[in-house]
Formats: sequence, C-alpha cells, structure tokens
Amino acid sequence: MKWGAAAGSAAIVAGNSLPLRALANTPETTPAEKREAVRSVWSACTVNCGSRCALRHQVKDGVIVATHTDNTGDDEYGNHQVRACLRGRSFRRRVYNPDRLKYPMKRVGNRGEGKFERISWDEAFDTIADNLKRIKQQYGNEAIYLNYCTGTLGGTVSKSWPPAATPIARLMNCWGGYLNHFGDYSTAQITVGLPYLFGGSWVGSNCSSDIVNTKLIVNFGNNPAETRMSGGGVVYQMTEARARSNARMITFDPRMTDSVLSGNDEWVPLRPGTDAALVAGMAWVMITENLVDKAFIDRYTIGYDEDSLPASAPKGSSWVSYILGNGPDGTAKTPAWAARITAVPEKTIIRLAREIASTKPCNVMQGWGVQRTTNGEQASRAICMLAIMTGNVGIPGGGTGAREGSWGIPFASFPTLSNPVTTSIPMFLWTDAIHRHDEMTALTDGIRGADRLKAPIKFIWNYAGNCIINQHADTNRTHEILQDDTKCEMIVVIENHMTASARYADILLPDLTAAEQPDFSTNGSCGNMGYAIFCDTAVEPLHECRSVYDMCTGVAKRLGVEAQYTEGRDQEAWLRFIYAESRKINPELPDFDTFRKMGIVKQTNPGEPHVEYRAFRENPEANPLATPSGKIEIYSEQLAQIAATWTLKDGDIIRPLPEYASSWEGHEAPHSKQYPLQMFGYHYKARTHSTYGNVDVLRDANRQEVWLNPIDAQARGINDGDMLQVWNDRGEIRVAAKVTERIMPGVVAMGQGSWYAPDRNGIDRGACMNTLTTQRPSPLAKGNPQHSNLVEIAKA
Ligand SMILES: Nc1nc2c(c(=O)[nH]1)N[C@H]1C(S)=C(S)[C@@H](COP(=O)(O)OP(=O)(O)OC[C@H]3O[C@@H](n4cnc5c(=O)[nH]c(N)nc54)[C@H](O)[C@@H]3O)O[C@H]1N2
Ligand SMILES: Nc1nc2c(c(=O)[nH]1)N[C@H]1C(S)=C(S)[C@@H](COP(=O)(O)OP(=O)(O)OC[C@H]3O[C@@H](n4cnc5c(=O)[nH]c(N)nc54)[C@H](O)[C@@H]3O)O[C@H]1N2
Ligand code: SF4
Ligand SMILES: [Mo]
Repeated sequence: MKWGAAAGSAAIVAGNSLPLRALANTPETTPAEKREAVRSVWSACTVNCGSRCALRHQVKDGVIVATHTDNTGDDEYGNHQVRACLRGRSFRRRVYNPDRLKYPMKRVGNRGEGKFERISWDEAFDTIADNLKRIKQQYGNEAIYLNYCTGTLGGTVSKSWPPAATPIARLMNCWGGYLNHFGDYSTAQITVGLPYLFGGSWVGSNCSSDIVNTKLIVNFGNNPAETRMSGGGVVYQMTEARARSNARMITFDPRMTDSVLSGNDEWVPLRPGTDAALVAGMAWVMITENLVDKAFIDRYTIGYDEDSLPASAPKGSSWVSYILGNGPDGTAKTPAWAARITAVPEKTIIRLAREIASTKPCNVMQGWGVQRTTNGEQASRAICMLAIMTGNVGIPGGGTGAREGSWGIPFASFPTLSNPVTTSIPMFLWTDAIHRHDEMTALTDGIRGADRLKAPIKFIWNYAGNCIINQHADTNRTHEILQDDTKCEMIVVIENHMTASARYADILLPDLTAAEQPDFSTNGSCGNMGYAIFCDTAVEPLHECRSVYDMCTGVAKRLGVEAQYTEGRDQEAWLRFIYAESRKINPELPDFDTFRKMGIVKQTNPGEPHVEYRAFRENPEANPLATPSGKIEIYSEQLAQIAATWTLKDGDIIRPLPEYASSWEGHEAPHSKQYPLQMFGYHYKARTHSTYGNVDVLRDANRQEVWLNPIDAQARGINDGDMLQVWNDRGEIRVAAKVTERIMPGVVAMGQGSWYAPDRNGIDRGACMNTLTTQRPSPLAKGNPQHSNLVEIAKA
C-alpha cells in the first residue's frame, strides 16, 4: 500500500466526487508521426522505482521505433504531466535487448552455470506441474515459496509484488496455497519499528504536497531526485511545494546526493548507522535548553519522563533519563558524545537542534536507506523523536518523521483468492528456510502465523525478480546454498532477460514485457494527484514469449484447477472485470473504451493534502492511536517484552526506547580495523535496481563507480578513474574509482543493482553490491541490513 494510497490514510481515499483532469486531453498523433504512419500506443513503465510513468510507444510496422511520454495536462502544478525519466523512455531497448529470452528452457548444467536447453511450452508446464505435485505430497504446500519479486509491481494482472497480489498467488491459492513472506527489502526495519511508536501496521507521514505549509525540512537520507524521478513523482511535488513555502532544507546523509545538489540548503554528512546518536545529541540540547514542546509531550505520549512511564518499566528507563545519563548506561548524550560517534561537529549539532526546535511547522522526514541497516528499527524510531519532541506530529506542514505519504486513485485489483497456508517468513530469510528450516521458530527467526516452520523451501516461484542472487545479500553464500539441488529442488524463473537470477533457474520461462500485453498501471508515489494508466498492446508478443497469465493457466490446467483459475476469462476479460469493479468504487472513471483511448486518467485528492494523525492530534481521547496505550509510545512495553523473550545473537539489540545502538558491522565494530571503510549501495538513477541495467545508453551515461573521498584515495594511492578491488570476508568486486568530496571520509558508496558477473576466481567483475553484503538479519524485523558493510579498497 505504501507506494500508492499509503495505508493508514484510508480517510483520504473515502469521498471521491472528483474532477477528471484528463478527459479533454486524449492523446493525438502528431503531424510528424502521421506522415511516417506511426501509431502511438499508451503503455507504462511498471518497474519498482516508487514512481509510475505513462509511456506512448511509437509503433511503425509492428516495431517500437521511439517512446514518448505523457502529453496530457500542462506545466501547471496540479495538472502536470506524468513524464517518464530516461529509463522509461528507453523501454524499447529492454523489449529488443540482446538478453531477451526467446523460448522456454530447462537447466542442463549446475545451478548458476547458465547452461540451458530449449524445451516446448508443454514440457515446461508438465515439468512444473509434476514437481509441484510431488513436492506437495511429500512436504505440503508450505514447501512452495513465492520469492520477493518487484520487476513489474506496477502492473495489475501482471503484478509481481506483493506476492499475495500476483497471478502466481491466485494459481497456488486454487491448489492449497503457498508459504508467504512479510516485510520487504525496501522497508523491513522501519515497517516493524515505527508501529511500536505510533501503532497500526504502517506509519506514513504527511503527503509531499503538504510541504507548501512547511517552514523547515529536516531530511535524513531521503533522495527523491534519484529515487522518485517521475514528473508525477515526489521530486517534482517537493520542488513545487518548496517553491511556494520557501522551506529551508537540512539533509543528513553521508553522501551529497542529487537531491542535495538540486535545491538543498545545508548538507550535513554523518557516519552511516549513527542517525540515532545524532538525534540523541540534539535531544540533549532541546531538553537542557528547555526547547521541547512539553504540552504536546504531556498530552500525546508516554515514556518521555519518569512520570509518564508505564507501571512495568524499571526506574530510569524514560527518554529523558536516557538522554541525561540517568539511565542504566550512565552516559549523558551530550553533543560532544554525539559528535564522536557521528563525525558531525558539536557546534553544528547544537545550532541545528536549536533551529529545529524553534522553527514551526517543521517536517522531519527520512528515506529508507537509514533503516536498511543492522539497527534500522532503532534508527528509524529515533528520527521520529525529533518530530515528537518538537510537537510537529499531526499538523499541516509537520510530519511524523517517516517518509512522505501519497494519495492514490481508487482502483480495484486482480482478485487472487485467499491463501490456506497461514505461515509466513521474513522475506530476507528465504535462503535460511532452504537449509535450516527446522531451527526457525517465532522466537528465533520471527516466523509469523505459526510457532515454527514445518517444511523447508523446496520449490520457488520467481516471477519478475532478481533476488535469487543479484538483489539478495551475500551472492557467494546464496550461490553455495543453491548449489545443492536436493535442498531447494526446483526454481522456476519467469523473466524477460537472461539475468543473474535467471541463470539459477531450473525452468526458465520467457515473459512478455509491458509493451506486449494489455494491463492497467496505477499510482506511484505521486503526492496529491493520483492516476491510472491504460497499458495497451503496442506490439505482438516477440519470439515464443507468453504472458504470465497464460503461463499460470497452462499450469492450472495440469493441476486440475483451470476453471477456478480463469473463471472463463482471458486477460482482456479480466481487465474489463477489474475496470467494472473500479468504476463501482470510483464512479468518476470513464467507460472502458474511453479510458483505453485516453491512456491516462488523473484525479486530485479532494480537500487539503493528507496530514498523518490529524484526528489524533485534534482529539486524542476520541481518536486514540492503535498502540496499547492509545498514545505515542516513546517507551514500548511490547518491545521490552520481546527483548526479554526472544533468542538474540551477540550484538543484536532490541530496546524499549529509540536508543542509539552500535552496529556489529559499523565503524565501532572490532573488525573495522581490518576493514576500515563503511560502504553502502545507494539506489542509482542508472537503473531501477537491476532492471534497465543492460541498456547500453543508460550504462554509458551513468558509470558504475565507487565514490571515495580524496583523503581515503590519497592514503591508498588511488586516482579518479583507477580500477579498484573492493573486498571483505564475503567477497570481492572490481569497479572504477570516483574520487569526490561529495562523500565523507571513511565512507564509500556505489550504485546497487549492477549485474553480478563473477569470473573464474569468483571475483565479481559486474560490481554487484551484494557480493559484499551480509545475510545476517537485523534483530527485530529480521530484515536486510544491506547498507551496513565494512570493506577495504586498493588499486587493482
Ligand atoms: N545491496 C543492496 N541490495 C538491495 C537493495 C539495496 O539497497 N542494496 N535494495 C533492495 C530493494 S529496496 C529492493 S525493492 C530489491 C529489488 O529487487 P528485485 O525485485 O529483484 O528488482 P530488480 O532488480 O529490478 O529485478 C526485477 C527483475 O524483473 C524483471 N522484469 C522487469 N519487468 C518484467 C516483466 O514485465 N516480466 C518479467 N517476468 N520480468 C520483468 C527484470 O528483468 C529484473 O530481472 O533489491 C534489494 N536489494
Ligand atoms: N533510480 C532509482 N530509483 C529508485 C530505485 C532504484 O533502484 N533506482 N529503487 C526504488 C525502491 S524499491 C526503493 S525501496 C527506494 C529506496 O529509497 P531509499 O531507501 O531512500 O534509497 P537509498 O539510496 O537506499 O537511500 C537513500 C539515501 O540514504 C543515504 N544513506 C545511506 N546510509 C545512511 C545512513 O545511515 N544515514 C543517513 N542519514 N543516510 C544514509 C544514502 O546516501 C542514500 O542516498 O527507491 C526507489 N527508487
Ligand atoms: S523508472 Fe520510474 S521514474 Fe523512470 S520512467 Fe519508469 S516509472 Fe517513471
Ligand atoms: Mo525497494
């Protein structure tokens, strides 16, 4: 939900007698296109970049010759065009890519070796169905797993994430179900962490359009200029809103990001994984200088000081006690203390704490890089403490400290039925569930819906994802686990391209791209203007490729559930059905054929931009939060309980307060002497994760390179452009150097998502970030700490 209508913002999806913006703007073929007899076909870029853009494929003689974007609306904010970035505009280079899969194949060599043999669709379906039946009989449906796959999460029938919303889920649900997962690689730690503060299942924040009401933005590692690049997306919303509010922005990030370059006012670099220490240092200033909004604290929170602690909490366990050094650790979290940990100067901490406390309203926000770390649950909660201490929660121009929210156009989804299997695993632990399922319980590994995992993963459906190897942590370890095909017995990969993960398939099925099939695409992170896109069939299916819906139908037939699966509908019939359902919940939508012609329908959220927890702020007694106390729980009894009962590894920290916790893979870890550089793989404009990574023009324009500070470069005799080796105990990569002051000393960074390409010695020439990351999960969410890595670097 968080990519569209953010969950928790149901109120804004309610009433919708909305003006349709685009009715008057049906797309027209330009005179130039007419002369060349070029057809313009509406489609969309459905990848997982958090945005979602309209594309108009220009088709001549059955071939896409160019791709344009939205031409409806105008340049006016609020009626703006949903313009695609360079990735979407290069869509045809994915359709006609040399890596494109042409026909079904089966593995003939070892897993990962990439040796395949062409087979027929019948043989592919038979093999899959036979193995499913055998595995179900031996291990039950719990042994069948739908892997995390976001390649086309922007589709409706072709949707690849969340697993429960996919056509594969519908197929498995007709036949006894599948092992599910919870959480995601994007937001595992923050999703689990913040509800202990605010309650509910997902904590959002004010809509990005609400920044018109903001005086100061305090940004922890949010980089919309790179991660929300659409013309209908957050970067545009924020730019326009700030142009109206003149809000100053302070960004805390180890890297001077593109967002900092394009309109930031102050960049404050800090060591990765130390945000919670910075917050604690600022809290010390606010408390000792009497700058805290005590009226807000007293009415809306518990656990701030000793008087508001719940009865079960020991003495000295309040936030104020922790900050002032009256808690169990006895350490005052002074700006000097915070400066030593974060590398942010003491004077800066004091100055910014005063500014943040005295400028209202102030929007404290965070990206998700902060929490994709070993202690991300703690760090994400700590950042929210700034919004809480300053009383900015629940007011226009303020925010919760979480990432910005978005409104979404009401639209129905593909019905996928319900899953009879209730067990689910943290998505990051799928490799563990292959080789040590018998150890995995609710208390050791956070298994949900059951006390323990009853069966190992024996069968993996991987539809539109590269997490079999590229995007999952520790490629070398994953490779080892998957080598033994008596453990996980069958991997089915449904893909467009021969990716790193496709090489690990036992059965590899060639899918259609979004340009070769009809579907709908709705609502990226788009501020106050939601939209739906009709993706039409621009060109006929290439080669022997088939749609995922047809593939599922083929397997359903062999499992004896074809009638339940299809209900007599083909893909177009399903689209008409879903659209009719959509018009029931959104009567303003035009009829199906008009929508098809229009291509994009835009609707604006009626009323003011969404303010998270507005009702609670207005009347907390009548509208309590969904926490046990109904208030913001700075001290969480639930977390105290978990900390006391779960089995944790050495160094794993779960605390009732949003304290700073030193990382077992951070600058204070013992092995930081051997590997002195902190490294993370940021989300890079060159690609959406690994998707578009094989488009040559994009690759040439955005090199794969590792950023390092001149001080670290000089110490190692490295010059800009040198080829480097980067390594730790988990693996080694080769990548070019970018020597730049845009990154702080002691920290190095590189775009994540580059294609894993190990040579004969296992050295990854593709410079995939995950050759260096760990499979050890974070303590509470059991999430992916893929931004917490220690490495060493030398000239190759
Ligand atoms: N080190 C590190 N690793 C990370 C992250 C990080 O920050 N650092 N980020 C994590 C995050 S947040 C995420 S969301 C995951 C994303 O991980 P994935 O969900 O694996 O995303 P992609 O790498 O884009 O892989 C999508 C795949 O789908 C394919 N695809 C695209 N369109 C279609 C289609 O229409 N049909 C089919 N069948 N296939 C299609 C693409 O070719 C591509 O191989 O990565 C995670 N991995
Ligand atoms: N172009 C492009 N856009 C994308 C994606 C993509 O792959 N490419 N992926 C999409 C997806 S699925 C997701 S989940 C989102 C991810 O969105 P995010 O998770 O927000 O993106 P990241 O680049 O991982 O992190 C944002 C910034 O955090 C900074 N950072 C790293 N560690 C720390 C830290 O400890 N503290 C602080 N304060 N900052 C830190 C990094 O410099 C980085 O620029 O992006 C989406 N958008
Ligand atoms: S990658 Fe994202 S921003 Fe770029 S065109 Fe696709 S949906 Fe739009
Ligand atoms: Mo993500």
